[in-house]
Amino acid sequence: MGLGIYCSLGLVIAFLFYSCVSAINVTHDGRAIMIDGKRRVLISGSIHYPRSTPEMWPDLIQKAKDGGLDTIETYVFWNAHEPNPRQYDFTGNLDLVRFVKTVQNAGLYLVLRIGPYVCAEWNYGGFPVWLHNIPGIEMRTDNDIYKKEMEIFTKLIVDKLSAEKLFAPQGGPVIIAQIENEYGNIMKDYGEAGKAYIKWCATMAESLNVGVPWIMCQQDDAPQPMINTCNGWYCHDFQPNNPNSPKMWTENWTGWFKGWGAGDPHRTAEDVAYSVARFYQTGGTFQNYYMYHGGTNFGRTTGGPYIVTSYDYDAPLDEYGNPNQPKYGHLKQLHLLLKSMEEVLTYGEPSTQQISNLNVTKYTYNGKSSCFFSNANETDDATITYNNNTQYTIPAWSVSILPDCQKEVYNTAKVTTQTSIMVKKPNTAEQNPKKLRGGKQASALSWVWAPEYVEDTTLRGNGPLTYDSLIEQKAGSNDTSDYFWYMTSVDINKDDPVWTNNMTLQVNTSGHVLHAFVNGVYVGSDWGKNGTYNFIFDKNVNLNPGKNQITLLSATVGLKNYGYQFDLTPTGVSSVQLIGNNGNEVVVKDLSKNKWANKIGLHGEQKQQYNAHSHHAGVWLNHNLPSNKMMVWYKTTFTPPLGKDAVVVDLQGMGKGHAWVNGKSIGRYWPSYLATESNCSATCDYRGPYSDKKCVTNCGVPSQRWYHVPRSFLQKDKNILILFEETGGSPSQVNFQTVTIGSACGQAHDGNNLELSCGGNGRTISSVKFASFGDVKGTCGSFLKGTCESSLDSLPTIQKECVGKESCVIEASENKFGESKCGKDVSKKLVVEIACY
Ligand SMILES: *[C@@H]1O[C@H](CO)[C@@H](O)[C@H](O)[C@H]1NC(C)=O
Ligand SMILES: *[C@@H]1O[C@H](CO)[C@@H](O)[C@H](O)[C@H]1NC(C)=O
Ligand SMILES: *[C@@H]1O[C@H](CO)[C@@H](O)[C@H](O)[C@H]1NC(C)=O
Ligand SMILES: *[C@@H]1O[C@H](CO)[C@@H](O)[C@H](O)[C@H]1NC(C)=O
Ligand SMILES: *[C@@H]1O[C@H](CO)[C@@H](O)[C@H](O)[C@H]1NC(C)=O
Ligand SMILES: *[C@@H]1O[C@H](CO)[C@@H](O)[C@H](O)[C@H]1NC(C)=O
Ligand SMILES: *[C@@H]1O[C@H](CO)[C@@H](O)[C@H](O)[C@H]1NC(C)=O
Ligand SMILES: *[C@@H]1O[C@H](CO)[C@@H](O)[C@H](O)[C@H]1NC(C)=O
Ligand SMILES: *[C@@H]1O[C@H](CO)[C@@H](O)[C@H](O)[C@H]1NC(C)=O
Ligand SMILES: CC(=O)N[C@H]1CO[C@H](CO)[C@@H](O)[C@@H]1O
Repeated sequence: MGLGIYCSLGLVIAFLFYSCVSAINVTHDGRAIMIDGKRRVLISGSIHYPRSTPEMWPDLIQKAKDGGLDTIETYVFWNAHEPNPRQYDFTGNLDLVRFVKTVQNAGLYLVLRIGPYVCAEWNYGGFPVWLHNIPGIEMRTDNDIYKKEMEIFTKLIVDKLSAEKLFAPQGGPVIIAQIENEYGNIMKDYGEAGKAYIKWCATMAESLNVGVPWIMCQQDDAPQPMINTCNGWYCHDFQPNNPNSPKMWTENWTGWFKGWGAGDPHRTAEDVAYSVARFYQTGGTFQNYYMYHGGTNFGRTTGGPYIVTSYDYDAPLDEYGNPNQPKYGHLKQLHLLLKSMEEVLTYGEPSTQQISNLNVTKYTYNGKSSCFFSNANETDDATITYNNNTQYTIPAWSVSILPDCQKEVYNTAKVTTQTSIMVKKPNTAEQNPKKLRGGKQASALSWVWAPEYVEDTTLRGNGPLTYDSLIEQKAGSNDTSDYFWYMTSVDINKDDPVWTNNMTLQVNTSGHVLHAFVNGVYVGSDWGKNGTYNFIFDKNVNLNPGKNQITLLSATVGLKNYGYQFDLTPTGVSSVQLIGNNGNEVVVKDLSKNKWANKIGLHGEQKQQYNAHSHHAGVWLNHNLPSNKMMVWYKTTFTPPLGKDAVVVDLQGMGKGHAWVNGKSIGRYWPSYLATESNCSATCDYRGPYSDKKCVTNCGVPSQRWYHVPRSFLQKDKNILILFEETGGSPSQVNFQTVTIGSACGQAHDGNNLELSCGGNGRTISSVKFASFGDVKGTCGSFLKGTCESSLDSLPTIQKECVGKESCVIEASENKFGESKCGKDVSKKLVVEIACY
C-alpha cells in the first residue's frame, strides 16, 4: 500500500474541521516495533468495546492515555457482529469504527486482534452458534467450510477499517493486527491439520495487505512474517521464534475473571509492576495489559460456563471506569519512566551481570546508561554495592529502575500511590424513602409483576419443535436464548416393571441449570457446583397411572470459550430415565429416545416483556406481589441518582435471572450464588508467583451483588427496571446506588511528598481519619501508631492542608512534623487516611 497524506473535510455539529493525517510506516526488527523507522517502547492495554458503552469510550481511553499508555488493544467479537449468517450489527457498543476513531482522536495507537476466535471469557469464544450448526464444519482446523467463513468475516473487518482509512499506512491508528488466538496452546491435539491451518491463517492474513505487522499469540511455530508473542502472568523468559521478531507480550493478566461461586480475584500492583519491569529489563519492547479496563458482560455475552456478569478483572480501571488505586497510579509511574528510557531500551546494548543472586542489567546508548536491578527471591530483601560503594536495597520480588544507573527512581514494591477504597452510596434522588418494619429504610421502589406464561403451553408439552430423541441445546436453539424446554409424555401403568413406590426421575445434563416439572408441577432444580457443568439430577416422583407429562427447562449460563474443541462441548439434557427401585431390583425406563417436543426461550422473551413499550407484553399486576416464586417478571420505575458517579443496582435478595433497564440488558444476575467459603485468604503477600488462587477476597457473600447500569442507559426522570426471576427471589431490598471513593490511604517515606485525592469530579476531603509520621503499623482502614512517632501531632497539620480540598500534597519530613525517636535504622514514613465526601 502506498504511503501518502490523507486529508478529510468534515462537518461536525456546525464545526468545520479540516484534518490531514499522514501515513504511518509500521515495521519491526528483532528489537522492537518501528514507527516511521524508529524503534519504540510500546505500552498497551486491552479495552473491549462491547464491554462498555460508546459514551464511556472517550473517558476510558483518555484515562488510559493519562495512565501512560500509547496503545489500546481489542478483540473483534464475531458472534456479536454476525448474529445470523450475513446479517451484521455494528450499532451502539458494537460500533467498531467509532471505537477505533475514538482511540485515534485521543492520539493513541490500536492493536486489532481479529481472531476471529477470541476466548476472552466471551460467549462461545466469539463464534456464532449458527456456525457450529453448519453441516460438515469443524472449527479452528483445516476445514474448508470453516476457513471460508473465517475468511469472509476477517476480510469484512479489514475492509470496513480500510474503507475508513484506519490502518496506519492510511494514516489510521491500527499498527498491528492479530490472526487466530492462543492456538499454540491446543494445536497439538489437531495434529497435521492444525499445522496446515496455521499456515493457511498466515497466508490468508498476509493476502489482506493491511500494511502493518500481523501477530500470533502463544504460537511458537508462527510462520514468518507473523510475529509470535507471549501471554501469561510473567513473560520475561519468553523468546520469539525468529531473530527478526521483537519480544512482545500481548496479554499481561492484570487480575483474573470471576466465576459464579468464586470470590474476588486480586493481583497486587506490586506484582503486576514487577512483571512489567522484568519484561522490559529482559529486552521486551511491547507489552499489553489484559485487561486495562475489563467492563461488563451485558446481555448474554458472558463466556463460561458460570462466569459472572462483571468483567472487572481487577484491572487498572475498574468495571465502571474509575482508577483502581494504587494499581493505576503505580503502573502509570512505571510507564512514564519506561517511556523516558525509550531510546536506551530500544537502541542500547544490554549487559546483565549477577551480583549476589540479583540480575543487574545495564543498557548503554550514546554515552547514556540505564539500569534495572531485579531481585527474584520470594522472601529476602537484598542489598548490593554498585557504583563504587553505593549501596542499594532491593526488596524481595521487586525490580529497581535507575534511569541514570545512579539513583533509584522506581521500585516495583514501593507503592507511593494512594489506595482508594470505593464505596456504594444510596440513591439520594429517590423521593419518599419508605419505612420498613424494624425501622429499616428502603428506597421507594414499588413493584408490579407478571408470571412467565407456562401453564398452557410448555408444562402441557406443547412445543413447536419435535425430535425423535433428546437434542443437544445449541443444535436445537442456535443459542438465541438461555432457555430451552424439553417435553415428553410417558404412558405408564401399575403393572409396568418400573412402577414401584420408589420411582426417581434421573436427568443427565451437560448444563448449565435444570428445572424439572412433572404433570405441570415443579419437582426440583439443580446446577453445576464449583464450575463443573455436567451433573445428574435425581428426584423421587409420583406418577399417575396413564399418561404423564415431563417438562424440563434447561438454562445455559454462558457457553464454553476455551480448550481443544470447546465448541463441541454439549449443553442441555443428554439422557432422561425413570428408575424404579423396590429394594430388590432396579428397573430403568429410558425416555431419551422418546418423542420430545422442544421450545426455545421464554414466552416473555418472545413478547419482549423486558421492554416496557412492547405491545405484546403480558399484563403487569400490582397485587399479591410474589416472593420466592420461580418464573416471575418484576417491574419498577426509579429516578436515577444525581451526579456523574457510576450507577449500580443492588440485587441482593433476588435469586437468578436477567435484568434490563429501559429495555437494555444489564446482564444475567445470580446474587443467591455465594462465593465458596474456603478459597479466600486473609492476607495477601505480593511476593512469589501469582496465580488466580492467590489473594482472593469476599468469600461467603454473593459472587456478584451489584450490577452496572451505564449512565447512558438512563433517562432524566422515569426509568424502568425489569427483572426476569428464574429461581425465586424477593425484590424488596433491590435499590440503586452510586459507586464512589469513600476513603483513601497514602504513605510517603522521609523526604518524599505524599499526594492524596478524592478522585476529582469536585469531590473533596471531608476528614482526616489517621495521620502519623514514624513507624506506623497496620493496613489501610486499621493503621496503628508505632513506637517512635515524630514529636508534633501530624493530624491537625494535615487537616489544615487537606480538608475541604479535592487533593493535597504534603511533604513527609522531620522538618515538618518534628523530630522522631526512630533513629537512623528505622525507615520513617508519613501515613495518612482520609475520608471523602
Ligand atoms: C518504512 O520504514 C522502513 C524502516 O523501518 C523502511 O525500510 C521503509 O523504506 C519504509 N517504507 C516507506 C514506504 O517509507
Ligand atoms: C476453590 O479451591 C479449590 C482448591 O484449590 C479449587 O479446586 C476450586 O476450583 C476453587 N473454587 C473456586 C470457586 O474457585
Ligand atoms: C538472571 O538472568 C539469568 C540469565 O538470563 C536467568 O537465568 C535468571 O533466572 C535471572 N535471575 C533473576 C533473579 O532474574
Ligand atoms: C532467598 O534468599 C535466601 C537468603 O539469601 C536464601 O536462603 C534462599 O534460598 C533464597 N530463595 C530463593 C528462592 O532463591
Ligand atoms: C570507582 O572509583 C574508582 C577509584 O576512585 C575510579 O577509578 C572509577 O572510575 C570509579 N568507577 C565508577 C563507575 O564511578
Ligand atoms: C439455526 O441457524 C441456522 C442458520 O441460520 C438455520 O438454518 C437453522 O434452522 C437454525 N436452527 C434452529 C433450530 O433455529
Ligand atoms: C452423563 O452424560 C455424559 C455426557 O453425555 C456422560 O459422559 C456420562 O457418562 C453420563 N453419566 C451418567 C451417569 O449417565
Ligand atoms: C464444592 O465446594 C464446596 C465448598 O467448598 C464443597 O463442600 C463441595 O464438596 C464441592 N463440591 C464438589 C463437587 O467439588
Ligand atoms: C430409591 O431409589 C434410589 C435410586 O434409584 C435409591 O438410591 C434409593 O436408595 C431408593 N430408596 C429406597 C427407600 O429404596
Ligand atoms: C492458557 C490460558 O490460560 N489462556 C487464558 C489467557 O487469558 C485469557 C483472558 O483471561 C483467557 O481467556 C484464556 O483462557
